Formats: sequence, structure tokens, C-alpha cells
Amino acid sequence: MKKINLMKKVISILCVLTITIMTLPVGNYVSALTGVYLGISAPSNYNPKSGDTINFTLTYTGDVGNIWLGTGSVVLNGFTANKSISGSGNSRTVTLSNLQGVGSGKSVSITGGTAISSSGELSNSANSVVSGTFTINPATPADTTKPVLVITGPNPNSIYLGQTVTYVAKYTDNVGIANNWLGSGSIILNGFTANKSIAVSGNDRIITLTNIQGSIGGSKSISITGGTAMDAAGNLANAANSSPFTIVQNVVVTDSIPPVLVITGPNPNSIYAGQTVTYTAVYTDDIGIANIWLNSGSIILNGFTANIRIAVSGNNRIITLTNVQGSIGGSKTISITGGTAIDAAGNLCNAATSLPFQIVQNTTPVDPKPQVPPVNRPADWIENPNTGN
Ligand SMILES: [Ca+2]
Ligand SMILES: [Ca+2]
Repeated sequence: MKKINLMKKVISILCVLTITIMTLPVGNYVSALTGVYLGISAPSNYNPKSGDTINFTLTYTGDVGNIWLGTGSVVLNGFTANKSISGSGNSRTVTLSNLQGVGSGKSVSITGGTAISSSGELSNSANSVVSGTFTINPATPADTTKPVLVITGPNPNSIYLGQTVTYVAKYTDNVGIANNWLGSGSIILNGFTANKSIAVSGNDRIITLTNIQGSIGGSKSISITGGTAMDAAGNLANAANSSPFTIVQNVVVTDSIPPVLVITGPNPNSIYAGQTVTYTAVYTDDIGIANIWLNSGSIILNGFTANIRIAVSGNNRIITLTNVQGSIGGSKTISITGGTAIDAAGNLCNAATSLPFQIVQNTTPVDPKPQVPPVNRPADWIENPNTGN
């Protein structure tokens, strides 16, 4: 009996072992006809970067009764992320966003028991399911390269005093210029003064310097202070200095000054009626007289009448008034209208009025001496009562 009982026990143990071996899991799946089982896909990206998102697909097979997978069943091995679960039927998608934790060998585990079969068996109840591994790489390195400012120009590099020079401030960046706030206060003029204006052309700034004033010579340049532009990472542009330009002449040769007319005389300033007075119209100009067209029509006699003759002497015009007639007294003058001379730039001269002369006697007094022409005098000679000659 003891032997028979022993045999029964041995057979019973062998039977249990056989059933146990037949029901053991193979890999992540269990080869059996009943129960519910879970599989997990490969990661959607084996090499994500910090901050990236990856996902896994979970598939339930077998006699799937209920699935109650929650984020609490999604275990992150060696990293952190935001978890979410979507999907329907026997499939679920686990999405992991904002991955953090640089390194290799990262994986996801799904705890056992996230589903139950219609007969009440839990999924993968003996073991959790673990994904394949992936690596979280560092995020794209931050931009630490500053925007680069270069000043091109000058254009032109040689000017007269009072003229204009332009420079171009060129801004570049390895990623991109985010802000440019170049203002005239950031532009320093080295060795001269000027009016500044700034025009925008993409990332360039065109700097126009007008009415440049300074000593004759070279080494005139501009400087732009640091920090006039910024990239998206907050890096500021460098300071920069330009190439120099030269001022080659003290004044710009442009003539805006009109010729000047002055009337000198009278000579004499006191006469008898019928006698002669001369004036001289003197024309001058800062650059030079181009033309003088004074004629008797431009000469106005104020308070008397006379015959007018005009003689040329360089830029002077000698105006001879003969047989002057008018009331006894002073305040006899001549006026010359404006515009009787012009310079090369087209500037016309001023009008002018002479100093006065006076007529002191109504007629030339009769010379008590006989009117005999002295020797060497012409036949129509008349003695000057003032001088006796
Ligand atoms: Ca940059
Ligand atoms: Ca002039």
C-alpha cells in the first residue's frame, strides 16, 4: 500500500509540473488558449532629445474582457515626462512629452493587471511588460554666438567741408537678428561734426552724415557702441569702428554772394549850373564779375537834368554828367537800378544811390577878363570860373 501511495504521489507531482510548464509565459506573451495578454511596441523614436515627445502602442490580445490602463500603470525607467493615454478597442497609445533625463537605456514598464479576461484573469499578472530601450539626447545647444556688426564705407572717402558721407552698419547672426535699436546716440563721430540720419534696409542700417565740419585732413571715422542689436537668445552685438574718410578742402566752391555796386563821388560836390559832375560806379564780387551792362537807362538823376556819358575802366564805370541843370541847392544825387552786373553763378548786383552834390549858383558867372583862348587851347575853349583855366 505504501508503494502504491508513493506512486500516486509521484504521478500527481508530475501532472502538476506538466500543467505548470505548459502555462508558463514565453517572452511578453503567454502561449495559452485563455486569458488576456499585453504587448508593447518599440519606441516611436530611439533617439529623442530633451523636451521631445515619443509614444508606444500597447496591444491587448486573447480573451480581453476589460482594460483599465491608467497613467499610474505607466512606469518611466530613468527619466521624467508628461504621460497621456489614448486609443480604443484593444489598442492604447501611451504618449510621453517633454522628455527629461539625458542618457541611454531608458525604457517604459506597464505594470501587470491593466486588463482582465472575461473569465476573471488579469493581464500579465505575473510580470509587468517592459519596452525596448531608447536614449534621450541633449536638446539643441543654446545660441551663445553674438550678432556681428561690421561698418562698411565710407562713401565717398574724400569730401569737401559741408558735404555728405554715408556708412552702412551690417548686422548678421548665426541664428537671426531679433532686435535692432541703433539710434543716433550710439553713433560716435571721431574728429568731425555732422547731422546724422539712419535708414532701415533689412538688417542693415544706412547712416547718412550731412554738413560735415572739421579740420582739413583724414582720420575722420565713426564708432558704433556695443549692444545695438540682439539675437533671440539675448546675445548683444559688438561695438565697431569704421574706416576713415578725408576732408580735402576748407570751403565748398559755390557762389551765393552777389556782386556789390558802390557809387563813389561826386567830383566835384559843388558846381555852378551848366557844369559837369562825375561819379564812379565800382563793381566788386567775392569770386569775380562776369558781366556789367550799365547804360544811361539804368542811371536815375534825382533833382536835376544832365547829359550822361559812361566810360569803361575795368570793373569801374565812370559816369560823366555834363550841363547839369536844376534848382540852386544840394541833395542832387544819382541812383543806379539793381541788376546792372552779374557774377558767374548768376547773382545780380544791388541798386545804389550816390552821395549828393549841390548847385551853388544859377548860372556860370561872367568872367570879367576877355574870353581870349590862351595859347594851346582849342577854339571852343571856355574858362572854368572856379579855376581860371
Ligand atoms: Ca546668435
Ligand atoms: Ca559772387
